[in-house]
Amino acid sequence: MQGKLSIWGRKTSSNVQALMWCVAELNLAYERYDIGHKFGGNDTPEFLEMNPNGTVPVLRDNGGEAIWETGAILRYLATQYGTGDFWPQQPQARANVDKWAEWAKINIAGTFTGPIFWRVVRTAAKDRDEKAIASALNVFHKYLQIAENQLTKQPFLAGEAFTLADIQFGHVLYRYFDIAIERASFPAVEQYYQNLTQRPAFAEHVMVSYDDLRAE
Ligand SMILES: N[C@@H](CCC(=O)N[C@@H](CS)C(=O)NCC(=O)O)C(=O)O
Repeated sequence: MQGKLSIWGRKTSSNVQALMWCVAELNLAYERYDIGHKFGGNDTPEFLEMNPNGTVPVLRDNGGEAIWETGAILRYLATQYGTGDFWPQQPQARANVDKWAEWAKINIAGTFTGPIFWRVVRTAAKDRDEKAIASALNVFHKYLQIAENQLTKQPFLAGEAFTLADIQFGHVLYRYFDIAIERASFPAVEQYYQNLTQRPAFAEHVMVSYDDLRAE
């Protein structure tokens, strides 16, 4: 039975978005507190007691141990509440999903959020380093080509079914397709993204305005 999920983190954080998308896909009840960025609250002794890094998201299930690191939180929720193919029981099948989830966290989110999103959206126009953005896009597109190869032969990143790997990968795509950059052509990724936008949980928790984060 589901306990009470408490989640600390603002809606505009990409990591919080991945978590909230997962929570909604698993149909879990939750309470979310706006913490971080303009809301602050992540440098108080109480918050640092839960997460010494002072970052969001943080999750507590039924008052249990605070969990931070989005990858760990997602794996916890998938293990505790996921069913079927989302986070398979069989170790080989689970490792396949986990491998793509980890890949997406490191190579997709890692090469997009700081190197591209921050430089384009969270940097004032006058300070924008177009050369660095172009070179970061080159790196990102090399990884996106790997996803393109996967999605050309199957509907989801790790295979035939929607899994935790799609959460770690797909949440980055809203911002990738929304910001003002030179995109390369990845038809299978684009179709996959269009399909994600039809999922109510994705539309509600990932397609969130990032205007609050814009630098003037
Ligand atoms: N590795 C951590 C990174 C967490 C992180 O950097 N969170 C950002 C938001 S995406 C944060 O807390 N920023 C400070 C703030 O919002 O004030 C994770 O995956 O959870």
